[in-house]
Amino acid sequence: MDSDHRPSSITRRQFVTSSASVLALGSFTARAAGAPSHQPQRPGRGPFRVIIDTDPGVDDALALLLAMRSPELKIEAITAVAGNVPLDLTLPNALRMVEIAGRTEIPVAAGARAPLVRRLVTAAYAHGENGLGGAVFPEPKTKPVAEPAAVLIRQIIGKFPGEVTLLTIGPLTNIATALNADPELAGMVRSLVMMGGSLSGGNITPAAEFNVYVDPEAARIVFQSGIPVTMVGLDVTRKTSLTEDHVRQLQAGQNPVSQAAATIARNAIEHNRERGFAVGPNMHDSLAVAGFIDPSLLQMKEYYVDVETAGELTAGETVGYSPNAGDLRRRAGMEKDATALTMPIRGSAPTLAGTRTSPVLRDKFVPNANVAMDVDSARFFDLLIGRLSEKY
Ligand SMILES: [Ca+2]
Repeated sequence: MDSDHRPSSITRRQFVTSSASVLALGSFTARAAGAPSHQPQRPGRGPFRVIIDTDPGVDDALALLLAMRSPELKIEAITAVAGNVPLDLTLPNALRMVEIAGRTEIPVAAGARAPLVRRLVTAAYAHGENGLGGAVFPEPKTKPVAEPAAVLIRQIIGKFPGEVTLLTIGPLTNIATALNADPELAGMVRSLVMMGGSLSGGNITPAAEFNVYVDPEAARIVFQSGIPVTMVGLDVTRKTSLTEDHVRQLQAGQNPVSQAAATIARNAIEHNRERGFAVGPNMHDSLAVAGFIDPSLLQMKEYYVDVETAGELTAGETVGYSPNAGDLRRRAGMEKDATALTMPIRGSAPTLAGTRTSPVLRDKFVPNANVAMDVDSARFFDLLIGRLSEKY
């Protein structure tokens, strides 16, 4: 999956990199939403073709409902993956959301039951045994399509080359499986917006965010694919804690989506309270969707992101390299020189037993991701609650 062998991806990435300043707040717009300039992408534009890959999941459920009530998105498919709970639950939960939103025309596909090379670790501790915080909805009548998720993803991207954005709000197993099956696929994807990762510590371990922890090998394939990646991680999603007031606003909404969202939100808050969690539940996945709909909600910064896959304690950690962050950052006047002089990408010190002799993995800093560093939480909740509760 070395992007060096992908001329088309490199050309596009270099274009994106050179056309966005390192601290550009508008760069999310140009990359994620495919806008031709740095003009802020306003809600109401589009629609943009998207595939949503998901593991519902409390915050997935609300993110799916948000997406299905957002005219900026043309949802080509929803693909389910094992993650928060096993596939036998995430798939019917995705189908339930499609039915609640009255959007049964959207194809829903079954994806991976397990990560690429690891045993599945779930998060029932946070999402309840049924994945919806214990909120119970009828069995879905709608059936998934026959194609497996990775096949459907390839079919849709092949049908609309350069047009499809992947909105991933679960572990990246389905996406990596699709990329592994077709070396040309990455070059045909417009962009990928993920809820996942963190540059400020994890949530399932001190190092790793859950989605990347579950399938770090898949996440690494995605980051190294050459697809322009927008990472909406814990750095910002930690600032999206759902409150009783939000639930009351949802309950006041006179439509089935708002009522379902209120039920899920109420159960999730109670679940968190019973378990003694001090914060949350955070609306991680909804923020990734909202940030694609309205990029002005997020402030972005470019990084080279790689994923720890070998760590005994830290597998799934996303490591963000930047010449303009951390202790190696330069004074304002020196930033350009520092970047021009190149910042080598260092890995661990070589072991005596290994064949590697240098810690340098790449001799030059080339960003592969826009990482969300800050969020306007109030405006995010205005968008989320507003879209779910409004009548139409
Ligand atoms: Ca999720």
